Amino acid sequence: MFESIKQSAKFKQFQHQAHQLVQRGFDQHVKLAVTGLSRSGKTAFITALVQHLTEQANSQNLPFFSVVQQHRMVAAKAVPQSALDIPTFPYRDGLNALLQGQWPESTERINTLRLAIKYRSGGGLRAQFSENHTLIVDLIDYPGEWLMDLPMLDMDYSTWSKQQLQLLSQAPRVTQAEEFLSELEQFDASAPVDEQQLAKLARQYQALLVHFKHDLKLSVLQPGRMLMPGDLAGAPILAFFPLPEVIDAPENSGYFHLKKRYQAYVKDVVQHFYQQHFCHFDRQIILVDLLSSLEQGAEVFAEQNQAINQLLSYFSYGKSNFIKRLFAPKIDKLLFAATKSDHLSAEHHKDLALLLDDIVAHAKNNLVFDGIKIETMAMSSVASTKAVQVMQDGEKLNCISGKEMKSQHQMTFLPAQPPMRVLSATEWPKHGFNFPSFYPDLTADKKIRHVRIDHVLEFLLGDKLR
Ligand SMILES: Nc1nc2c(ncn2[C@@H]2O[C@H](COP(=O)(O)OP(=O)(O)OP(=O)(O)O)[C@@H](O)[C@H]2O)c(=O)[nH]1
Ligand SMILES: [Mg+2]
Repeated sequence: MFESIKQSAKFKQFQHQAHQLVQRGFDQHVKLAVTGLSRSGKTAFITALVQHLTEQANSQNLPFFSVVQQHRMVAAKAVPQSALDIPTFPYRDGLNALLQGQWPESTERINTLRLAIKYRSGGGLRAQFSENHTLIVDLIDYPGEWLMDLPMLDMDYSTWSKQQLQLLSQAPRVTQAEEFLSELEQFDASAPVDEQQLAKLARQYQALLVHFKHDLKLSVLQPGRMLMPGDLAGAPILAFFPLPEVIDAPENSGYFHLKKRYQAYVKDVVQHFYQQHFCHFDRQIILVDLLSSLEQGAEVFAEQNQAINQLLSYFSYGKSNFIKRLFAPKIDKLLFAATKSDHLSAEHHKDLALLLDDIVAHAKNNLVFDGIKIETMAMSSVASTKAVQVMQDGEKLNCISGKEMKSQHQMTFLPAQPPMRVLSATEWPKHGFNFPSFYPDLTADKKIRHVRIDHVLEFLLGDKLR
């Protein structure tokens, strides 16, 4: 009896797995990687995507999303996710914030959302099987800070330390890092460990990272969980910092302890996060906030560009045919999206896309060679401004208008033109760039607006909904 129950459970499990494989084979399942550094707009994008697919999926709102434009979309809704140990993406909280003219909170923990899109097939083999079909889309959202830990996977403690100490000793970090660096000089890392001293220096290093994030808006801030600890707040695994190498450090030394903590962090935290959540994607959107980094100046801009290119090496790209898809899906379509395009006038959206294209040109060339479909777009998940024309001295100026965040006032603004390619140090404008930020701006009937999210959806999902 017991044996037959066990066998039937096994059969059910087998049936379930077989069903999952067949579903994959028929492309009814897409795992979409929403990738972006901290504050690049991941949470706003996922919230907007769900809202536009569930409650605003009409051909007026999404004219370039063919399944909607051809009236084949039946409905979409969030359905129970498969991972039971991860919180569900707080879509309602994000949406309520947007509907009240606020931005969603910064993400503190990983969360996930499974969306089911029911549609009628436009013809072909699929239409022979049944009238309605369902495409499952899996998304995860996470603090952007965690993404920048991925390069640590390829570094041991001494390499990482060397890299961080070099960053700390040059602009733009060096002014704030001087005190910490001189304390490190006093610190005898080969002496027997002094826990209190380690904790003090780790706190100092953490304070520096916080400063680099909030005031300098830098991208390479490791370890990321020192900024967004999730469940690790206060754990010793987070209490490490870079040190000049000590060869053959004794086992009871400070250096030895920090090296152990670093190794544990990379293995138990970074690798775990990567293996659990960053493998097996089918499609990817990389969100890049170029306007904020342009505002911060040439150094921050360059660091962001380097970080984006470096991150690409942690995802698997390649064409996945029917058989390969069953076992190891790979990203076959990649979209580089320059976000917050609504901070520009429409005539300059193309310049923003060209700039992003220039930044990723090298990586793009290699991926296109390997058969990956790639596009670059300027878009805005949630529009925060309206286009207005202002007459000045007989000239028509294309301006934007919205509630500006710093002044908290409604403002009309003539946005600067972003560069169409990466500028050299001598080409960088003397007074830099200025792109003010705005609160979300709704339609008269309290709906969110977007710029080109329908193009994004068509590129990422259109072929799966035919
Ligand atoms: N104008 C405009 N601003 C946006 C848009 N999306 C995001 N923003 C701005 O960027 C900020 C960050 O957006 P989030 O969606 O929270 O970014 P995130 O990538 O989830 O950030 P973390 O959770 O910190 O990693 C928001 O608070 C807005 O100020 C957009 O589509 N248009
Ligand atoms: Mg977020």
